[in-house]
Amino acid sequence: MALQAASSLPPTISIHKEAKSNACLKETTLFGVPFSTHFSFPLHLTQELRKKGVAAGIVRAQTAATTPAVDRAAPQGKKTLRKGNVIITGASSGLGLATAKALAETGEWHVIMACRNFLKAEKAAKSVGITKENYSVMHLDLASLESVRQFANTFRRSGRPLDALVCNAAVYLPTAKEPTYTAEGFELSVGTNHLGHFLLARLLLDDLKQSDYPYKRLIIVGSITGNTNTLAGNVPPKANLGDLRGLAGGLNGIQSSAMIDGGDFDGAKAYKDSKVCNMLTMQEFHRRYHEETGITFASLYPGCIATTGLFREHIPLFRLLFPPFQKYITKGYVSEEEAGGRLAQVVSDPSLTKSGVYWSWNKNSESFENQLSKEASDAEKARKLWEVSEKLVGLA
Ligand code: LMG
Ligand code: NDP
Ligand code: PMR
Repeated sequence: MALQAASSLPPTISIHKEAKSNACLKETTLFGVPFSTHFSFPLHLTQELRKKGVAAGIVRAQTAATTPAVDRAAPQGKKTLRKGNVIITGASSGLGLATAKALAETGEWHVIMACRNFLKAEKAAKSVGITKENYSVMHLDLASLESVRQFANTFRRSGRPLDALVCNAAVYLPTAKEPTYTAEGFELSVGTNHLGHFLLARLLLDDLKQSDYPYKRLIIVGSITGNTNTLAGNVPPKANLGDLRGLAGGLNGIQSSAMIDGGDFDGAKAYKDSKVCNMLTMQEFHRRYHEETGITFASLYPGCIATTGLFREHIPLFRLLFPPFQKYITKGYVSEEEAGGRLAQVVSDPSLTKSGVYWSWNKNSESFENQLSKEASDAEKARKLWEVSEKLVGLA
C-alpha cells in the first residue's frame, strides 16, 4: 500500500535496500486497519528506459552506481533482434496512454493500442508524440465479447508475434443509480474490466506462448481499492465477491443480481469487485500456465493517478478535491507519466520476471512485491471465478 510503504521506510533508503533484494514482513495499523506489507526490491531498469528518463521517479531510484547494468537485448545471453510487440487495452488515455508512450519512446517496442474509439486513440498517440513506426491502433470494445473475438482474429491476421499483453482498460461508474450492461448483458463495470479482459487474455494466451521473445508477459492492472488490507480498500463501499452467486447467475439484473455477490447495485463497489477479479485472474493464470508456458503473469497498483479519465463519471466536486487530497493528505498521488513508467517497467524490465506477483512502488519509486488482501489472494475463489467466467464468456 503506497502510503504505508512510503512511511515505513527510513528517509535515507535508496539503493542499498534495492541491491539487497531482501524481503521482510511488516505489520502495522493505520486508522485501526491492519496492514501486512511484503517488501522486496528487485528493481533493475532497462538502460533504454533509463536513458530516455521514462519515469522520473524510477530514474531517481536508479542513481547509484551499484545497480548492475542490464543488457535488455540479452537477458539470458540471447540476442533479441526484433522489437517487442505489446498490446495495451485502453491506451487512448490515462495510464494506458502513458505506458504506450514510455514503451514506444525506448524504440524497443511496437505498441498495439487496443481501443474502443479509433480516432481518439490516433489523436492521443499523436498528442503525446508517439511516432508512427512505434504504434498501431486496433479496434477493441471490451464491452462486447464479439468485439473481443474479432480483435483477437484481426491481431492474428496482422502476423505480428505477441510478446506482452497489458489488460489496462476500465470503467468506473460511481454515481450510477441503476446498472448498465455490456452487449451480452453483463453489468458494465465487471463486464468490461473483468469479463472482456478474461476472454481477451484466454484467446491470446496461445499467441503469447508461441512468441520467441526472451520474456513474455501478461499483465492485468489491479488496484489498492480492491484490497481490504489497506486504508483505501476500507473506504465504503468495500469490495466483496461473496460466493459469486450474482456472477454465476449471469450478472444481468434479471434472473440474477447485477452484482457479483448478489447484492443491490452499487457502481463503486462493482468497480472494486472487478479489480479483485483482475487480481484473482492473474494469480489463477499463474497457477495454471506459468510453469508450462514460461509466461510471467503479474498485476500491479500503479499509484493513485487522480487526474485520469477514470473519474469522469464522478461528481465535479470530487474531481476537484480528489487530486489535492491525494497529493497533500494521503501522499498516494502519482502523475500519469510516473505511473506509465511503472507499468512500462512491469512490461519490459528484464529483472521483473517473477510470476504471480502484485507489484507496488514506494515513495522513492522502487518496486516491491505487495501483499494482496485475504479475498484477493483466495485460491479457491480464484478457481471458482475462473470457472464461472469461462461459462459466461462461452469458453466452457
Ligand atoms: C462513496 O462515498 C459513495 O457513496 C459511492 O457512491 C461512491 O462514490 C464511493 O468510493 C466511491 O464513495 C464514500 C465517501 C464519499 O465517503 C467517505 O469516504 C466518508 C468520509 C468523507 C469525509 C471527507 C473528509 C475528508 C477528510 C480527510 C481526512 C482523511 C485523512 C487521511 C489521510 C491521512 C494520512 C496521514 O466521500 C467523498 O466523496 C468525499 C471524498 C473526497 C475526498 C476529498 C476529501 C476532502 C479533503 C479536502 C482537502 C483537499 C485539499 C487539500 C489541500 C491541502 C493543502 C495543503
Ligand atoms: P482512464 O479512464 O484514463 O483510461 C481507461 C481506458 O479504458 C480508456 O482508454 C478507455 O477508453 C478505456 N476503455 C473503457 N471502456 C472500454 C471498453 N469497453 N473497451 C475498450 N476500452 C475501454 O483511466 P485510468 O488510466 O486511470 O485507468 C487505467 C487502469 O488503471 C484501470 O484498470 C484502472 O482500474 C487502473 N487504476 C487506476 C488508478 C487511478 O488512480 N487512476 C489507480 C489504480 C488502478 P476511452 O478513452 O475511449 O474512454
Ligand atoms: Mg481513496 C492512503 C490512502 C488512500 C489511497 C492511497 C487512496 C487511493 N485512497 C486513500 C484514502 C482515502 N480515500 C480516504 C481516507 C478517503 C475518505 C475521504 C478516500 C475516499 C475515496 C473516494 C471517495 N478514495 C477514492 C474514492 C473514489 O471514488 C476512488 C475509488 O474508490 O474508485 C474506485 C478513490 C481512490 N482512492 C485511491 C485510489 C487509487 C482511488 C481510485 C480508484 C482505483 O483506481 O482503484
